[in-house]
Amino acid sequence: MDLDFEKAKKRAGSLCEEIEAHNYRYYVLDDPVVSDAHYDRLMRELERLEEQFPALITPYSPTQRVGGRPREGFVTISHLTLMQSLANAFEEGELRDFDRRVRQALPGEDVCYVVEPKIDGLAVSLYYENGVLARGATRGDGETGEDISENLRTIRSVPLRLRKAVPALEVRGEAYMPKDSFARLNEAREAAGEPLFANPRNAAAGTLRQLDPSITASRRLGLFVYGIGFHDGVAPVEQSAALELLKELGFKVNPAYRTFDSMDAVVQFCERWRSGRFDLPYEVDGLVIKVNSLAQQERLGATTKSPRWAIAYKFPPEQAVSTVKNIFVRVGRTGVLTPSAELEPVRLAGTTVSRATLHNEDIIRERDIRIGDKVLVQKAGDIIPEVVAVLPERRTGEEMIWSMPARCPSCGSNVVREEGESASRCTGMACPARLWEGLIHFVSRNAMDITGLGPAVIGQLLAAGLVHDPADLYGLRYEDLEPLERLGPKSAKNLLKAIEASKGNSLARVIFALGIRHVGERAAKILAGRFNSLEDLLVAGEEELISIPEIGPKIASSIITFFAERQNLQVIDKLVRAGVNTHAGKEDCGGRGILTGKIFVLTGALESFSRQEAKRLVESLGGKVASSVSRSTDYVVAGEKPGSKYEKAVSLGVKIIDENEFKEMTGAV
Ligand code: 1X8
Repeated sequence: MDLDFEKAKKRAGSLCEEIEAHNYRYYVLDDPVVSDAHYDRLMRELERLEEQFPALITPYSPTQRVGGRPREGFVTISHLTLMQSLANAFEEGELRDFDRRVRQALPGEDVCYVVEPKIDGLAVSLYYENGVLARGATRGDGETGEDISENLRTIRSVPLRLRKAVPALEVRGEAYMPKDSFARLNEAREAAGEPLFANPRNAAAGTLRQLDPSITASRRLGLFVYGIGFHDGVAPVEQSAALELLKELGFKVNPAYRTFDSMDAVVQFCERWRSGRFDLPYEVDGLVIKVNSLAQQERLGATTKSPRWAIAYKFPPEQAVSTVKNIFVRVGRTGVLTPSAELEPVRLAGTTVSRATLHNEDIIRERDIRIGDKVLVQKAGDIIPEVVAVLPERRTGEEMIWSMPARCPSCGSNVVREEGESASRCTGMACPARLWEGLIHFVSRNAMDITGLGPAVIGQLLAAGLVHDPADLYGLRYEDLEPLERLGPKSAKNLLKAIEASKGNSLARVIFALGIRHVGERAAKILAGRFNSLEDLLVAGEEELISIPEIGPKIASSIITFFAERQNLQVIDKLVRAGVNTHAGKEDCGGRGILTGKIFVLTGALESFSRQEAKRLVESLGGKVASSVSRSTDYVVAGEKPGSKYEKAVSLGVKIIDENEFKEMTGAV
């Protein structure tokens, strides 16, 4: 491999890490720290590198991510015949209405229906030319879809060649993710710190929209074929015959379809399916009822939205009654406390449910859910159970009202809920639940910039019990790192060097690294430009913070909350003792104010100002006030009876000014 590749690989690696960190802040924390333009630049750079060196594309590259920001990558193709969506029926009455409309349009004719399971996946179209799979597409808007041929080819039940050579055949089907693949995928995503898919349908859609077909291949999708679009060389006359033909051609056709000659029989079949559907290894969210005769289908035609010859009967979400035995909270990686109900185990939608999410404090209050209540439990999207309602008529009076704990169950620190938010959050930076994410942020490029400390190594440090808060990084020794897997002696030494070097980071970086909510890079810079040290920021009052331009009440309140937490003060103390810089330096003097970058030392008594007032004045103009004179001091302001600082200034040749000159310089005349 040449040098360019090695360089590109390194850069791509750090871009991946950085973009993922931003994704995390953006999508998980809802708290982005960079502009969209900046994010897009990073993403473009990575895309270009991967384009130039396709070997750099990893399954975990943000360019391969599902649900990422809009990107181009798929070509659109036109379907040969329209792919319409179906009208829905939720009750028996709506099925009867459908039957009436069909019979009215076909007076005096016999009508036969085919009923097929409705698969909860993604509709796709496959086109075969002379019996060979030519291309495949998503439904898209029904007229044109995205060309996902390469991904569809990875689905093993999709025949690449038909068992009989048909000149032209467009088939429709539903790609889906089996329940067990879905569970495994989400487990892996959870372990990798990636957002979970809400249901198998989203997972299937995300999987088919991967630009890298090897990812699609690894996720084991299935595909049931249920219809024919454009065709040449075959001519079935009924839907049931079409299904049989598709089977003969080698397609996987769902075996559960049945034909009926009355709507009564259809309704009965639907009833039986309501509970039977849960025993299948894939999600079925309803049944599709189609007029069997294709000639009748043709005569019935379609509205602009959907065919008149078919309807989707959607199952109601299954519900069950259970008892809330307890309510407990779980702390997520982002510090959000999510209450869950511990339930009396109950069978629901094919599984035993003993827990349900209660989302947040407001929902519990709105639904008035109490410990001991009899409740109605339902599976949302047939996956995550939730408590939808209380049965107040079954209350005994023994039920207990629950409230959000004031302290984090994971670390004991204060729990806060910001105005206008429904989430309650833990505020401790050493909270074990939040530590992994916190460390990733702490070491990230725009924070402490500790290279060589990626999520994997952080995971190992945590697993080995070497790190319990960010300050512990500074206590790591070579002997600690040596036994870690996948970290060679050279990387270990480099890592220790990077950790050591980060002690000298600017105050702005340190403030940003603390991960104070709402304090992004810009706010951190502004704060570092205002305060001499972290210690000064720590004791700042809310009023003082709000008076700073660009620092609003939300940021101010978050800062106050953060420093009110003892755990955080302990970590900061540890950082200071480890030798991490907490004082403002030249880098921290932002771009505003006539005294930007100037360092003042005050000595002796001033007539018109107290020390504090003079300090504020300097700081308000972008300058700094230091406590002792050094070569980097720009001005010593000498008042009445100056002390030893005066002599020091003389000996170092630092410029000395009197109160009047100071007033002139600051415009305070
Ligand atoms: C959607 C679906 C259909 C069938 C099964 N599952 C689906 N999700 C079927 O016909 N067996 S038809 C359909 C549609 O036309 N939009």
